[in-house]
Amino acid sequence: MSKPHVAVVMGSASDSEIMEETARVLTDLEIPFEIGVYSAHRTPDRTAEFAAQAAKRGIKVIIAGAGAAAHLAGVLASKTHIPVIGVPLASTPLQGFDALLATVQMPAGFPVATMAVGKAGAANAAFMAAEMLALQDEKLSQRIVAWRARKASAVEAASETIAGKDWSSMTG
Ligand code: RP5
Repeated sequence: MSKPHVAVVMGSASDSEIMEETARVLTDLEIPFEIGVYSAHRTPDRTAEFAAQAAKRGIKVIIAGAGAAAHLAGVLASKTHIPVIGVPLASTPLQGFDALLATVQMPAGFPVATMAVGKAGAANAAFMAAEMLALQDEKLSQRIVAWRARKASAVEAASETIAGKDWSSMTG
C-alpha cells in the first residue's frame, strides 16, 4: 500500500473496538492509513510530537477518537494545521455527552470537525476524511460515489424483500 495520508489515533486501547469502524471504512475506500494510541494525558509529550510531525510525514488528515473529558483532538489541533476530525466516545457514565462537548467546543482558531458519538461518528470520520482527500483525487471521489450506490441498492433490495412478504397473514 502507498504512504498513508490519514492517521487514525485513539486515546486508549479501550477505544479500539469503536475506532475499528473508522479503519473498516478507510479500508473499504482503499485509503491507506496509519493507526495508533496517543493519550493526551498519559503520554502528552509523545502525542504533541506526533501532531507536530504529522504534516511533515505526509499526513493530510488526522482522525482522533477519545472519551471522557476528551481533550485529544483539541490537543492535536493545537499542534498542527492539518484538519483534525474528532470522534467523541462513550466511555464514562455520561455516555459520551462529556466527550461530545469537550471535542466540539473548541475556541476559535483551533477547529475540530466533530462527528457523532460512537460507531456512526467513527464511520463518518472516515467518510469525512475521504471527502476531503477526494477534492484532489478523482478516483477516490468515484469510489465514494460507488460506495453510496451499493448502499442504495441494498436498501432497494431490502424494500423489495419486505414488500414481497405476505402481510395479509399478520393479524393482531
Ligand atoms: C479517554 O478516557 C480515552 O480516550 C478513553 O476513552 C478513556 C479511558 O482512558 P484511559 O483511562 O484508558 O487512559 O482519555
